[in-house]
Amino acid sequence: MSCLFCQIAAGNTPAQILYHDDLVTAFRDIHPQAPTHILIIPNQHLDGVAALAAGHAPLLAALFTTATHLATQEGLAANGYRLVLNQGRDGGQSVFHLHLHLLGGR
Ligand code: DGP
Repeated sequence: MSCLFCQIAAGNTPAQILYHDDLVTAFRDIHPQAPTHILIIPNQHLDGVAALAAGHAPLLAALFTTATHLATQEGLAANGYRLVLNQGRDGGQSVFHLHLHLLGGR
């Protein structure tokens, strides 16, 4: 398993984990672009949003509900926040394991 985010989800590579369940893992981004910058990933490897199929609906729901729960936990809900998904090189994706950015605090 050579994928960095697979290794984080499996607990083999250290990260500041904020949430983990059967479907998703959330951890702080190593190069924060905002005062709060969290990545929410599926535990299973998917290259990006383009790899999603209809059967992934529960996983997608878990990614977004985890993001909203963490936004509340981090005190972002009142003022708002951004959720960003980069797809492919021209989309700004640098790690090819699907991840949702949660950005807030300014
Ligand atoms: P993207 O450009 O959308 O593929 O975002 C990848 C993000 O992953 C980027 O904001 C930096 C973050 N990142 C890269 N390597 C690591 C790491 O080893 N640990 C953590 N916590 N974040 C990482």
